[in-house]
Order: sequence, then structure tokens, then C-alpha cells
Amino acid sequence: MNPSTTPTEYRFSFGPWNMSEGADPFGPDTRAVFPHEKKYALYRPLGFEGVQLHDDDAVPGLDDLTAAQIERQASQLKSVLANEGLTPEFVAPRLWFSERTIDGAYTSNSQSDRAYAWDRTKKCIDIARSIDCNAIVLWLSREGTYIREAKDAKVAYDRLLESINQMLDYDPTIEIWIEPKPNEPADQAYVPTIGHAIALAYASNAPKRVKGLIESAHAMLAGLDASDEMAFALAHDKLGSVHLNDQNGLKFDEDKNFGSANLRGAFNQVRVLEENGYGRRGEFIGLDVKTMRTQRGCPVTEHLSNSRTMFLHLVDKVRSLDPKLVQQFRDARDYEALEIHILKHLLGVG
Ligand code: GLO
Ligand code: MG
Repeated sequence: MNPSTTPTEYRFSFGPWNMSEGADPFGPDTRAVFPHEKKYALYRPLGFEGVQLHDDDAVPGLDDLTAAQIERQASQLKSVLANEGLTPEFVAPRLWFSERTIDGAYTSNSQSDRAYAWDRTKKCIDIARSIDCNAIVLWLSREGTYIREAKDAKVAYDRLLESINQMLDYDPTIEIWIEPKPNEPADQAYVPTIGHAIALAYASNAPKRVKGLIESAHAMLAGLDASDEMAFALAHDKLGSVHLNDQNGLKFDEDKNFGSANLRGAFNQVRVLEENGYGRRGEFIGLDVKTMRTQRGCPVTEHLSNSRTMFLHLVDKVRSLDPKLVQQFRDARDYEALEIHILKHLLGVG
């Protein structure tokens, strides 16, 4: 259905945190630690060329480092990535680990905690600049509340917008991609959907530089369809990146393998991306997947390569769907026929 004749060549990315040691809130590590700095060599062999980074993945311990030390470490990382043939996709300020962000960062009630958040964000932008990366991601993990009365929500939304404007002013070209999530760790987050993120983008001082990153599971946790969320962002030319994964119902954020819980839902996400030319300007297919705690090995990488393979199989399914037939069913408003056609197509029967 893509009007262009050359098929998109998709590029894939993930973050080092996607190779985990298996700990969960109920128990410790179940796998040996694989050294962080050795992870970069695994990307290319697994079929990935984009690296997503938290600021402290890029420069560990940055809170205690001077600007010059941060700059030195960032430029070392830049050569490591270049030597491995990798592109840094984004840097995200990890604003949810510090004791100074227990009650949120940009929306904290504490003035000094908000000052810390701003300082950390500047460092994150500086790191992005030093490694030739033009985007930061805001996963607004603790910007929300456990009980509604804890914060003035109107003031919190004002503070979020002010912080975004400060970032846009601090760097004249950096893009900000907001990754919405409705809950976890907060009970209710302030930017739960892509609609909220895009409203902030339009209200900001540089709407073109504020976009979204949509994670499949996060949309599902908000009770929404991930492919429609993606279509909404694409309709506004505001899909900076995606975190494809899967989710089995409304529970904790599972980060399951792409397509593993709802194959048809995954097909529709790929269809929307493919039909709208996502990836043609170099956007990455990011995978935010976690392997099962039970999996043996060090490091475990199959969840990444399997999710990538599933994406590519689904691209084939999208490309082999007959657009004329789909149009006929739409014109005749025969959605029963359309549905069985899609199901058979996915199953490879009939
Ligand atoms: C957690 C998020 C998290 C972010 C990452 C990048 O639910 O999905 O993994 O994607 O920290 O900001
Ligand atoms: Mg994510």
C-alpha cells in the first residue's frame, strides 16, 4: 500500500538495558552480569545498528562528574560506537533512580529536586551533542502521583511545559521525543498517551522539535490500540521513534517479545508504520523487550533477534496483502469478508 516503489529498508535499535540480569521486584538477579561496555559489540551481529542510551549508560556516574569529565567520557563512547558501526539514536535522562527524584523530577514539589532535574537534563543534552545525536527521550516515569491530592496537577502540567521550553531554548536543534506511559511506577502519570505528548508539542516554543516515542505496551496499558496511537502521531508528523513490544492485558509493564501476545495487533502496528513511510527518513524500529526471568545465559539476546525477525515477517505479510482487495472490502463495507481475509492471510491459508 506504500505509494513509493522502493521498499523501506528498516533499521533496528535497542538499549543496553534490554539485556538484563533477570531481577524483578520479587527477587534478585538470575543471570550473571554481562559487562555493559561489551554489549556494543553484540549489536551488529544481531542485526541492529541503532543504540538507545540513558545518559548514565553513556557516561556512568555522571552526577559526580564535572562537565569536562563528562565530555571526555562521551567522546570515548563516540569512538566506541563509530568503531562498531553504530549510530546513537537518542539519549534519555534517567530521572527515576536518584533520591532527588523520589517524588518526580520536573513536577516535584521540591524546588531543589526540580533544580537537580534541570541540571541533569542539561548534562543529558550535552552528552547527546558530544556523540552527534540529535534527540533526547523523556520517559516521564515519576511525573505523576500516587494520590491525586499530593500535587497540584495544573501546576505540574505548567512545569512540564516550562521544562520542555527550557530544553528547546538550551539547545537550538535538539529534538525532544516524549515517551508516554499511563502508570508504573506512578499510580497515574501526567502524560499517559501520545495525545497528551502531542498537545505539549504544539503548546511548546518549537513544535517541530517536540515529538513522541510510542511504546506498544504503554499504549495497551492505557487501554488503547498501539497502531491507532502510531497513526495519530504519524498524521501529525510526530513519530520520532517506537518501542515495539507486547503486553498480555492490563497488568505490570511486561515488555514481551513483539507479536508474542497479540499477533494481529503487531501486524497492524507494522502495517500502519509501513503504509505511512515510517523509517524512510532514517527513523529506527526500536525494540523495548525484556527476556523472561527464567531464561538461562549471559547475555540473553534471543528476545531481541526474535522480535526483529517477527517484525520482518510481518513486513512481508503487510507487503503481500492485496491492497485492491482490501479496498474492495472497504468500498462494499464488508468487514466480515475483510476480517476473514486478514486472518487467513496471517495464517498463510486460503
Ligand atoms: C519503561 C520505559 C523505559 C524507557 C527507557 C528510555 O517503561 O519503556 O524502558 O523506554 O528508559 O527512556
Ligand atoms: Mg520504552
